[in-house]
Amino acid sequence: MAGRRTKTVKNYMRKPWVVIPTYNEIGNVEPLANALLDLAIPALQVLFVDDNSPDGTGELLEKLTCRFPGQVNVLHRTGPRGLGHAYGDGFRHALAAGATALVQMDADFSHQPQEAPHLLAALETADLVIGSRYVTGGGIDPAWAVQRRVLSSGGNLYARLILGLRTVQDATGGFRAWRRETLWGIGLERIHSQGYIFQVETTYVAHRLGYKIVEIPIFFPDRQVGESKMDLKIKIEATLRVWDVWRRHRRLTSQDRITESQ
Ligand SMILES: Nc1nc2c(ncn2[C@@H]2O[C@H](COP(=O)(O)OP(=O)(O)O)[C@@H](O)[C@H]2O)c(=O)[nH]1
Ligand SMILES: [Mg+2]
Repeated sequence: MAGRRTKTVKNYMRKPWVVIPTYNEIGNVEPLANALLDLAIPALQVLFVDDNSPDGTGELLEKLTCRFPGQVNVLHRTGPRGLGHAYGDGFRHALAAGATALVQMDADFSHQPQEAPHLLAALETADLVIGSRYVTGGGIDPAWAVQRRVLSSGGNLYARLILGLRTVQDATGGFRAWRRETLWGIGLERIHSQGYIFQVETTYVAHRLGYKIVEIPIFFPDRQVGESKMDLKIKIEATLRVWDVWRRHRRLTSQDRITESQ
């Protein structure tokens, strides 16, 4: 109709959810919830998955759910803690609530909220979008020491080589957007990783199943508030687990995708 602009919401954008694992992020969750809601993405739901943080993050998140009813949600986990556990529970919760697209991101602003809409937009022609530090235009905080850079990019390269992930540049990054069908298709029960290796395992399974993975550049600034939970021991453990991921999933093909009616 002349003169009238109609906004059509893409099908996959009908119910977008952002899932954020938290452990001791009391200084970050409130500004992050505000920043995400300020993006004014229609129908956006934000879900924090807290692992019983001793610093009171969980209590603050409860207050945020009251301040933003129907927009901010929280899951309080009580079992063994871990990034993989938290994402597993968070994704399952969002899928059960009808999420059509799911963004995953860290709580510490290393994943910049203003880049989330770009990830969601790229999902139009992809099954999985990875915010990548290692494609042209992407980057890491220039303040990172050389040793930290080498460890980070070396770990990524190591995982890619073992898994034959030639087409994915950032297999360890955790700022991503998933179509509902892709998360269903990979089958969360197939994912065994409890910690940071979760990112690698989900990338590899999506790759083996033949899903279209698109990377878009992101800039990864260092956290300003709170402390990293990643230490050298966790990094070494994650490195060794790459072999286990390869062994368990190397025979998957697109025939092994799970559809929602199954
Ligand atoms: N729920 C939950 N979240 C976690 C756990 N470990 C880390 N996180 C969250 O995962 C994200 C990334 O962790 P971070 O310590 O920043 O890792 P780094 O960026 O690699 O240094 C942050 O939002 C953390 O709060 C955990 O055991 N449980
Ligand atoms: Mg961080």
